[in-house]
Amino acid sequence: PPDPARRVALLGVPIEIGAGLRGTLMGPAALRTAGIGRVLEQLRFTFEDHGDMPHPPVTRGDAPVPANANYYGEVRSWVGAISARAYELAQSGAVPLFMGGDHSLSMGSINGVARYWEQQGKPLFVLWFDAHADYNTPATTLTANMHGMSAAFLCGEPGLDHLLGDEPRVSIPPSRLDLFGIRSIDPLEKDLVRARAIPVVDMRAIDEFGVGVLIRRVIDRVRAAGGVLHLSFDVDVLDPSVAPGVGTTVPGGTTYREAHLVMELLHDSGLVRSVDVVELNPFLDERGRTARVAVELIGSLFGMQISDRVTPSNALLPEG
Ligand code: Z70
Ligand code: MN
Ligand code: MN
Ligand code: MN
Repeated sequence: PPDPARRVALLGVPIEIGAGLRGTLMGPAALRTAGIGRVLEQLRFTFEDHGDMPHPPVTRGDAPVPANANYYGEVRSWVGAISARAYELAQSGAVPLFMGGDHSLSMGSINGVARYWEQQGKPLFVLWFDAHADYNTPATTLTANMHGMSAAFLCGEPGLDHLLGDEPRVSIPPSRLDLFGIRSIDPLEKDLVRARAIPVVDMRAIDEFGVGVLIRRVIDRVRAAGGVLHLSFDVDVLDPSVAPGVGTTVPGGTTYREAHLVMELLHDSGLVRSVDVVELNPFLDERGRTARVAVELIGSLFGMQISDRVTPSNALLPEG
């Protein structure tokens, strides 16, 4: 039978005001230049490039604007529109791949796909592959940058209540969020992550047990629940020596090989149904290095292999 997950829908989301530094709006262009479409084609996916979302008109409306949330009105205009597109793309049966853009876009992309999966009666799990927890709220943030609040918003934390406009809001239970690769967390943010008992794989755990064991543990939980997985890939999870083209470099990140293994094991799981690639800042990159690494990693996520191994997802492919 044809594998329903063989169609990928690319959507560029050139948002940058959620981050502290400008430049992530160039992310989708850099990922295309680095060959994201060519890689998917090589892997024999049917891919549709839906282009870049237009900058939505900023609607100020009568919703209260919270303090400590920079560019709230602008982010609000984006997030509702992104969520609507995400819902549509998930419904089309393709695997949507959201090319950021800063990480605030995930408030929309994940809300939209979560709404679809909720209707299908399948629990959606979210793998937050990031140096940061992004679990701040306006009450805990030290920067007011909204890209540091997306995971908290998705888990239903209060303080950004009107962000989706007319789009229905879906909450991800904190037990279905996995923070993976983190090494930078603010004091009050850490208290909140602990209070919600969010599963955390920090860099110490990775050093101690290795990414193979730890990502399998995540995959096993999703599978046992009969769920599906959204990967929210913030390229700053990579060590800055591998991925210099991000606004917030944090030392001690995942190596090139660790990141590839995570992607390969995710591919083999056959559970990933939607993806964000965020925080690539081409203005800060060195000759396209970070964009190219991100595209290679997307290749591994969609089945690129060094030696051929039969996996649940490629076993369905015809020979040749
Ligand atoms: C800090 C904040 C952040 C990037 C997430 C950092 C947030 N915790 N920065 N991703 N690049 O501002 O809330
Ligand atoms: Mn920041
Ligand atoms: Mn992030
Ligand atoms: Mn980050």
